[in-house]
Amino acid sequence: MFLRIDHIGIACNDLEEKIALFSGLFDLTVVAREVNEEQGVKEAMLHVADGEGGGSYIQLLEPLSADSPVGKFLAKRGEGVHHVAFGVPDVAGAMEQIGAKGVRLLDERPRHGSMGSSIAFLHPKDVGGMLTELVQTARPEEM
Ligand code: V0V
Ligand code: CO
Repeated sequence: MFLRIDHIGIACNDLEEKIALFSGLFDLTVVAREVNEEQGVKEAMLHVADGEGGGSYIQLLEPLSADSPVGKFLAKRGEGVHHVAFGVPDVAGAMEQIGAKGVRLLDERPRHGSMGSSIAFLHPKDVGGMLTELVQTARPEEM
């Protein structure tokens, strides 16, 4: 079902500060920066390695508002790992397959994700407490 871990999402109060921390500690390079209004985040992707069907990344997330998913998470739990994202060949197919097992889908249909990807989230309470994202990487002509 999964090709690789696409990214680990980290909730941050200050994006620039955490970019400096992660790139300094681990020699990672920022390959994309984006504001995603629908998800309520300002984010940066730091490339870790290449895997099957695409890269793997650390995704640093700063909330656009206190009542966004990442804003609420920061207030409740503080900075740290927010979600794990798996690369899939077909996000709609994976949603259907996993939804059929009784896992609550947080999205009715795929949404726009970073670097032109299509994404969908699974409820953390149905995945052992781990907020889980499915990612279908953009084809080059869609980026
Ligand atoms: C909340 N909970 C979590 C969690 N967030 N558990 C693990 N990891 C997280 N990140 C727990 C929370 O402690 C509660 O448990 C329970 O789930 C319900 O949480 P809540 O605070 O009552 O509810 P909300 O309103 O904060 O909603 C939580 C969910 C929401 C997960 C439903 O954050 C959501 O829809 N997330 C999906 C979208 C998202 O996260 N977007 C930002 C990343 P207790 O306390 O009742 O036991 S955007 C992104 O990754 C992009 C763009 C990309 O990759 O391209
Ligand atoms: Co993500």
